[in-house]
Amino acid sequence: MKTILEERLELKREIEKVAEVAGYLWTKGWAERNGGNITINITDLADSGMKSMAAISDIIKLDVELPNLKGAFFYCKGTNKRMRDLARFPMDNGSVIRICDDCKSYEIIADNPVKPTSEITAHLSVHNHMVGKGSNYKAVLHTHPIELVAMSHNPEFLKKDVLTKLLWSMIPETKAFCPRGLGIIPYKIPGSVELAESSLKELDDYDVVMWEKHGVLAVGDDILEAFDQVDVLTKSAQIYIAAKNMGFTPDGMSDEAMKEMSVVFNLPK
Ligand code: 2HA
Ligand code: ZN
Repeated sequence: MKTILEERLELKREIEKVAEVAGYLWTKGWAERNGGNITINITDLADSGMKSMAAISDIIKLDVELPNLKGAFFYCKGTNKRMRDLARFPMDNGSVIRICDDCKSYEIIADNPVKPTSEITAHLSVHNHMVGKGSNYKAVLHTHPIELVAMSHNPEFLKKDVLTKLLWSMIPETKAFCPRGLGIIPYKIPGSVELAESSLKELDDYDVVMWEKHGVLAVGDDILEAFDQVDVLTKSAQIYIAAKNMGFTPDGMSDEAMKEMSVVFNLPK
């Protein structure tokens, strides 16, 4: 059993990680204006004080039903808020919400009545799915990494596992640190139920999925882990593009080298 103080410190640490990652997203150029969003399932860190907090908003309806999230708590980036502001003031540019007992609505409980991200449907659907599977994943990140989004404009790269294989083969660490690769979601309107639903299916096989011509969605135990996976994939994309800019198509690691890597590092697939 954790003490209330331990829970509070852990919660503070999780919010600090969100602020840290928001700063990286901005400096990397992945978070123009209000681009991207972050949500963290903080239910396990909610102490009795938090559990009894009164709502500071009306009840807000969701577009989906989330049967596994009854009474769950989330930190959510606010809609229309900038990552670069969130990096300095996470509680002014996001809020804590509680899912209502009907599992179809939520209310904001702290600190300010900042309405959550426009991608709330996808984020909460993913959290619901992860809780249902008994996963430890608590963090969901959506961001707009330049090189990966650019690559999603090539139909060849959207075929199953073509981009995963190419990115893994650019540098050994990519498969080691993003061992499930990059799933592909054909273009869907941002914020839609369709985008949320197709993301769920892909997340059974991948920890990072590409929303064609838009951005990526990544999951992890914490937000740093989700960020790191997008970061290693993007590094590989940059190496590929750097080689192309020098006028040649990079060789990529051979199938044997990839196989050897997978055995030595005990990786799936
Ligand atoms: O929050 O990135 O996809 C702004 C977005 C929507
Ligand atoms: Zn987006």
